[in-house]
Amino acid sequence: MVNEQGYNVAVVGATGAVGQKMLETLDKKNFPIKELTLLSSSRSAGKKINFKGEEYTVKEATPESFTGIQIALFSAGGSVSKKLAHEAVSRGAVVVDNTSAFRMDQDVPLVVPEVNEEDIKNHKGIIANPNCSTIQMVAALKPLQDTFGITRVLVSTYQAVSGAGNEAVEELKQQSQAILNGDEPNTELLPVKGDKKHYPIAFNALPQIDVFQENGYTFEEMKMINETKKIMHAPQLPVAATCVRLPFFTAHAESVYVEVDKEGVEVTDLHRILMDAPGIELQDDPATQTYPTPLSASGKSEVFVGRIRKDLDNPKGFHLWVVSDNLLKGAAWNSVQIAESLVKNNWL
Ligand code: NAP
Ligand code: 3JM
Repeated sequence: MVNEQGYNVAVVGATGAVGQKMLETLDKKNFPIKELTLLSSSRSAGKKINFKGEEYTVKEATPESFTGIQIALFSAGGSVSKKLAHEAVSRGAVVVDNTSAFRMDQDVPLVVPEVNEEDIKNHKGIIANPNCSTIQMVAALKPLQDTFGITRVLVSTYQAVSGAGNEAVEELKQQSQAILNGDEPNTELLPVKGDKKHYPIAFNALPQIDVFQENGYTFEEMKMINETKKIMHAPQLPVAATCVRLPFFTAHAESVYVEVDKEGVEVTDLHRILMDAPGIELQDDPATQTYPTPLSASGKSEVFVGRIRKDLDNPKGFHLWVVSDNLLKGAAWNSVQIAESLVKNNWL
């Protein structure tokens, strides 16, 4: 529906796992859209997509696609962003980029609105949406950093296959069916499309997300490490990560160990702070077996925290279980929040 007060919005990667959630989120949040442009590769050009009861035809993304666009939400992979984001900016658009293409660039704010919304106003046309695993972790850490100070973070992730796109979701379905039928599973995609080796994800756990770096960490792990320091304005904060892909469809879970600076902090203090923190829902009661899971978090926009325990050896150490929908707060929801902030604060 045309809203004359609204903005001309383009969604790049509209047919993908994130792009689809982007459309659902724009709809759910009733984002003011004047004209909507849906872009993909030539493979999906011509496909019809319904948005708010109207049919839109997907077009191939080209530099000219961005003429007249005011807000462009990119989620079509890093190479597409590198090729087209500046083309969009040069035509007057502000880009919210979901890929790792520009996240660590000095000129590009990397934003989780609950954590560092003010950084948006320094943008020069591109604002980066952090990696899904980073977003949910910093949302939970920021209130602790503000209240107690933080001196160390160690995280292990349990990540859903939808984080690797629609093809990975299909691969898990097909492998699961094959294995249950007693057949050999096809392994063509995971852990990383185009990498030298592939392993089954069905009934398995893969300790590799994205490609290996020279230091032995994967790129996903380095994203979590570097992005956390940038978003939290804590370049010296020690952070280490191990990222693991598991065979479920949606929502990432994380076991986070955090060491606080202040002495004498108790679990009840963390409960009190996280209960009132923006975007966080505390689900933590061992007596009633209350804690979040990927299934309970799927389809929801909050970051859920449970299983908060004090470390048994370090009185300043705490263990948290942090779960959120990787395609919502981890991608689409956070991007649309950034777009809303641009509009609300006149930062476009
Ligand atoms: P996906 O399901 O594989 O979808 C990829 C989308 O990109 C499709 O719409 C595809 O269009 C489009 N595309 C591919 N090549 C293109 C090209 N050359 N030009 C224009 N469009 C092209 O992947 P996804 O899970 O939605 O993820 C997409 C990207 O978002 C990822 O690569 C990643 O960079 C980013 N991402 C970010 C987060 C986050 O945490 N912030 C999470 C997941 C993903 P066709 O239908 O034509 O193929
Ligand atoms: C999540 O460029 C690509 O091939 C996309 C790789 C990718 C990324 C990324 O690096 O942008 C897949 C899934 C992400 C991400 O959000 O970091």
